[in-house]
Amino acid sequence: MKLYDGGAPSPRRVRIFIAEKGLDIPKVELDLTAGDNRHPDFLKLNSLGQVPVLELDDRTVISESIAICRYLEETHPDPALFGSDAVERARIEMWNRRMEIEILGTLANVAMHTLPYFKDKGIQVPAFADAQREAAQTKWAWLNDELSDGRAFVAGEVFSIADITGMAASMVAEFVDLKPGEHLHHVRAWEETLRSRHSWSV
Ligand SMILES: N[C@@H](CCC(=O)N[C@@H](CS)C(=O)NCC(=O)O)C(=O)O
Repeated sequence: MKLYDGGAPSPRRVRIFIAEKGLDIPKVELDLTAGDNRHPDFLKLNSLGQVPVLELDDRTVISESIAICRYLEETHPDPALFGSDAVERARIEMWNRRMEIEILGTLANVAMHTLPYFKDKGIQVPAFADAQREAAQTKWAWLNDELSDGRAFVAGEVFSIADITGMAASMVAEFVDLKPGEHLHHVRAWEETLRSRHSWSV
């Protein structure tokens, strides 16, 4: 088994997941800025030219961060990062989607519509980037209100894939200078907890 990796938030999400599971999976490092992900050999693995990609020993290929994480969850159930019972699984799914759509997606839109790397990958709309910049602080404030009930992690008392998505969002936020405002104490405290985990630095 090997993970096609690259210095970007999506593969990092999988690297964190792997570290939290205590697994050791060999990696193939792609240089996205050099266009390794557009090489015909890699496009045969993922026609979208995106990382991460997990290739199993029998040559089965799995793309999409969450699909890879779900495969690893099934094959290595402990610790459970997608929940342990029906309610926990549903709450984690709900929060992972919220973290993806409301937080990570908003920040990623700012990155895609402003950073030079994405210039030739689509049409950049500066006004949309500005609107998403403004939306980002509103979304952080919403999350702050949610976390004000004192829960330890975003989906409850257990660390989960939803927090890992939050970790990716936190990294992107730093990159596009959209960290949650200092007055948002609950989000800042949650972020600090995540940043202090051993998996943060993988
Ligand atoms: N939905 C995909 C997104 C993957 C993705 O956007 N990967 C980015 C890095 S964060 C990438 O490979 N970008 C290279 C490119 O599009 O040129 C997932 O979660 O795996």
